[in-house]
Amino acid sequence: MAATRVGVMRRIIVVAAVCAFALAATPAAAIVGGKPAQPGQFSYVANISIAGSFGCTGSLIAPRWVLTAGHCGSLTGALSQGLLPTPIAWPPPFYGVQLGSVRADGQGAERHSVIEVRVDSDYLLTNGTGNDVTLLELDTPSQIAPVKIAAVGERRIWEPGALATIAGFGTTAENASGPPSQMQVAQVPITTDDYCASAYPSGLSTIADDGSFDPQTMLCAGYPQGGTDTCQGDSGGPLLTPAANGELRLVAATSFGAGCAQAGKPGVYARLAEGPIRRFIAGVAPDAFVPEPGATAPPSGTTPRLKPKPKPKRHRTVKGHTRRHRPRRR
Ligand code: 4AZ
Repeated sequence: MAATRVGVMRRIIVVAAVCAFALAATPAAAIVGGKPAQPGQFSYVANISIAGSFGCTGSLIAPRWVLTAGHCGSLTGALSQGLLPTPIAWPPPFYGVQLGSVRADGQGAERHSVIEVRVDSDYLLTNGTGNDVTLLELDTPSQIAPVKIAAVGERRIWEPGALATIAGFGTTAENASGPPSQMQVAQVPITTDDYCASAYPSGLSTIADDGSFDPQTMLCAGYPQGGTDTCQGDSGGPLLTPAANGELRLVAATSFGAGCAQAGKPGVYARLAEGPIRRFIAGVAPDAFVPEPGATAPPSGTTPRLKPKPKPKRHRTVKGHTRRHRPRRR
């Protein structure tokens, strides 16, 4: 009897997972109010397919790691899709990643499969839209230069008012029937947290697109009058701002919003460069960050030793004191 009940439960779980799968595989919306990216631009922006159809955008943050949205990695989806968010990941073989092409058909792209999917372990804990980050490990290191996540010490580059660049393969209108043939790019100002909190207050129904704003794990960008925004399919794509030296830094990743480009409803982005999401990324891909300003960068290649290394004392034989984590397979 007990065995039968377990069998029925298993079947229910499998059916629920398959339904979630079918719903989550429906492509989301692209950038509204932007223009097509020029060939050769934004090579690190990834076009991510899930279960054979276009699903999400992402950013190459290290030779082997592409960052996308938590809800693009979670097998169970997001509350904004009417589904239960969990860190249970899609199996790696379901993903395809294209880099280095502005074309949706991937002409000329560097193509990858995925060998590991890490959904932020806190993706479940907030309202299903916080910690909206997944890291995809590529089969082989990319030959394309990654975009670096900003240093904590560069915080002023993502202050309210900063003009950010958004890019993605998503739809160009809220009700578009499909994504455009080319990656779109636009600029939107970062808003204050207070403005975003009033646009996405807590305590509302989370069944609609309106999740609530969490300033620790989210930031917002958009014009008060709307008109320019990320949309379905841009999820996981980059929000970039220029560092002091003019290089673009990755500051946030497209997460959700109430529709697309509506007045008073800015786009909501996962806050990558500080707080809990930064800590999650640092645990997986520590080389994804630009060095803190003022930190002396180690010279490339071997580090010259200024002082001769002291000889180890013979009587100290304790092993393993500085044992390092097992290196990841490369
Ligand atoms: C989406 O479904 C999506 N306007 C991404 C961003 C926004 C809305 C929807 C923000 O992928």
